[in-house]
Amino acid sequence: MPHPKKSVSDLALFGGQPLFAEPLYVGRPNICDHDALFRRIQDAVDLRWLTNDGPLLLEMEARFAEFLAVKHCIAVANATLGLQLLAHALELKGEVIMPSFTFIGTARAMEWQGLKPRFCDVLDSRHSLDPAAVRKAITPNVSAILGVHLWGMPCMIDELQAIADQYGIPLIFDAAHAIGSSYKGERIGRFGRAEVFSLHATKAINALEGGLIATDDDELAHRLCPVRNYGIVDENTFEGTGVNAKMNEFSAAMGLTNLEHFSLLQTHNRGLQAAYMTGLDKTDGIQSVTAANIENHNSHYAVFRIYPEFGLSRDEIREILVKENIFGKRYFWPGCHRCPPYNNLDPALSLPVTEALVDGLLQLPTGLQIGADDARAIAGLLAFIGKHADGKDGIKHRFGLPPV
Ligand code: T4K
Repeated sequence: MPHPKKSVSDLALFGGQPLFAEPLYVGRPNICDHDALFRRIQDAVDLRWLTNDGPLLLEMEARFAEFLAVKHCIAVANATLGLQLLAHALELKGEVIMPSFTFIGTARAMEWQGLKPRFCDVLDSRHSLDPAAVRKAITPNVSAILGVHLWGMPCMIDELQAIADQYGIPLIFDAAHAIGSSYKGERIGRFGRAEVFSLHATKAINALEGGLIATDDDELAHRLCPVRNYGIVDENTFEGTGVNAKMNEFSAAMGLTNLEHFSLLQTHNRGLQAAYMTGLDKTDGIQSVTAANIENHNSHYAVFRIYPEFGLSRDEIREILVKENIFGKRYFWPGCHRCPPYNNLDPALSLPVTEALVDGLLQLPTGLQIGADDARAIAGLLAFIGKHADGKDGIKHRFGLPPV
């Protein structure tokens, strides 16, 4: 049971009892049906078929293709490798336009293929590539546009596709966060030349580690398949080049089982987002990013924007929450363009929206680890923190910090 706070001294930061006895994490894996999962793993063990296009993998690929309404779903060991395989199959060269406001893995995948990220700013309203900035960044060196559907919120796909078509370059998507999200009524997965999902343990549908490349392009899918298996087509046929990017059967067992329970999980997370929102609706300076247009989102990430009116910075709030056993995240600080080696590419690069977002966003726990009562308790704590941020006996004062 959460321990509510009556005074500032009750905060764990100042010696009080933490709100939660056990830590709550952003990204706690969801395991939706233990019995079904262990049955599938037992079957794989009994069959002694553990990897290399096993029956669970083939079933998982078919079921995801059906779920996404896409022709091909190619399972890979993780999304980072999926992005690399895609860049390889499309024979990308030179520079790739992408946001800096994404997980560092997006940039690493391109860099590992010998490509140079060309970072563009994002839209304040949806945290994904700003089409106007993309248009300005096009040069003859740019071989692709890589959009990221951050927090599962779709990019401005039509606008980005129009730019890609005008310049005759592929549009591809890092859809790591976006399984089950949709754009104009169609599930993410069929847009651009291909979209790459992550099935990492922390994601909306997890397969321990894993990724999926989704595409409607038969020829591209045909080229991609052997690349994940060293370029081996069959016993007698070797093609181009390749790497080991295969997914094993235990991962496929987890992916399949969690896919079957996706809508239950989505409903649960929507309940949490609503509980957070309701608990915070009278608190100034904190606003949900992911609760708007919720019908299009998988609702996996609960993302909040902190404004100066709250009275404490995002990092101060996070410090207080951690002591209460609430491990909020500050994804994706500091922005890829400020990380080596990219910070040396163009030291003068300024991305104002990205730079404001990396300092102002806080992600809160979701998933089956918590119930609506817990989300209400977290929101109540945040409201309490906001109410007592300032003033003579306020938190800011006790932190020893000047007022904002
Ligand atoms: N593109 C985007 C936009 C991405 O966000 C990602 C991955 C990728 C591409 C690449 O996808 P993959 O190649 O991974 O398939 C985590 C994940 O490792 C990473 O997959 C994910 N994005 C990113 C958003 O989150 P970290 O550095 O935050 O990991 P870590 O270890 O701090 O864990 C995150 C939280 O989850 C912690 O609060 C603890 C909790 N957790 C984690 C694991 C693994 C658990 O409670 N149990 C667990 O088993 O990157």
